[in-house]
Amino acid sequence: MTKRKKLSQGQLRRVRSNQQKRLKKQETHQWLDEQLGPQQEGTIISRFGQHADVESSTGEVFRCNMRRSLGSLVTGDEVVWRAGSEEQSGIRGVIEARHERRSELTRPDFYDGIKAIAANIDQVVIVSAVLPEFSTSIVDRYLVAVEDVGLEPVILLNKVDLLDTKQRQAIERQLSLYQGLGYKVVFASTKQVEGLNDLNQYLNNKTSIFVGQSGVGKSSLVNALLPEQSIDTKEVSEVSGLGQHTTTTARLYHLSCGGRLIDSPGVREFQLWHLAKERVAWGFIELRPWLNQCRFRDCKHQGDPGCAIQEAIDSGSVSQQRFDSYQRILETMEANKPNRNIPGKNN
Ligand SMILES: Nc1nc2c(ncn2[C@@H]2O[C@H](COP(=O)(O)OP(=O)(O)OP(=O)(O)O)[C@@H](O)[C@H]2O)c(=O)[nH]1
Ligand SMILES: [Mg+2]
Ligand SMILES: [Zn+2]
Repeated sequence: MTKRKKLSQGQLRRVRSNQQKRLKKQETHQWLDEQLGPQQEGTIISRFGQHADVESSTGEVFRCNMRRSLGSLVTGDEVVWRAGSEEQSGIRGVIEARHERRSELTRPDFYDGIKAIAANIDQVVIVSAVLPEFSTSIVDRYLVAVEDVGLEPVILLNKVDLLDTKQRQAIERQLSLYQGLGYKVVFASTKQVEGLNDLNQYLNNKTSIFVGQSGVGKSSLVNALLPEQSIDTKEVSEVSGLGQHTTTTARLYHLSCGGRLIDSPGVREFQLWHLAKERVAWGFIELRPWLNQCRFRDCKHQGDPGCAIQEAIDSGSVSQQRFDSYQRILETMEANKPNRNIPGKNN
């Protein structure tokens, strides 16, 4: 009797990846070259596995296949594509090339290395809420990631209708720290339409992305800003207190004010282990003037003599809360880093 050996995780991944490759090959060869129209410019508004929705220059959306040589393709990418002579199983064209990205928001993925979330954006709206639980440490993580790629952050606290006066004051105090650092802070509610005017002003004529935990109300905010859309939303689970990962792929929408807005799927934990420690410190903007000012080059900023950062905390230039948050990020980075080299960009 021959015993069938169970495939290891690595073998399984290779089998799946080969299957995907075969599928991709079949799919990108649906049309002969003469059955494809001229090359046109387009924007990726959403990406689904081997397909992507491309918006043409006239605003029509075409679901397309992707040429194998394309590499990573995400919402916001500008592409060159060609329409097929006729629709084939819902597919209407082929994406042939991607233009250079002017910016991208990235996150590390445990298996795939650094992944782009969206491209060609100006601004990242970090959405949080009191349900699921509000935490400044999540805000800090996102701020570091946004500062790292040189984008403009906006901090949005949604669901303020759930707060009584005392709770609201407490959160306003916490967020005034960020306003003091020069960050834009918006208080919003999709139930009371609070803060949507402020938000609209910030979104005007820019390409922005909503990021944040599942269930904070990113898609509900898009629905509130664009009532003609009816994007799926789902209540936060009463059992776990967490969002239910309702949005599964990022999608770009056009705002009436002229801006563009990308709704993205909530992530359970936003990791930063792809960044060097120095880069994390740089992401805390108030630490920047004090970096490399400590007496010892390898200063851990934990009671070391001549520590410039400790002095900055003592003099009130840096808040203890943000510094503690910085230290916590370093600790969790070490604990969560995969035990191998991080591959490059891959999507
Ligand atoms: N009370 C209150 N509830 C809100 C508000 N905005 C959204 N919600 C509710 O929060 C829940 C989650 O909203 P979603 O819009 O699905 O959240 P999301 O951030 O898009 O979640 P994912 O797609 O899973 O990342 C829904 O039940 C919404 O009705 C608000 O301003 N106040
Ligand atoms: Mg959503
Ligand atoms: Zn120091």
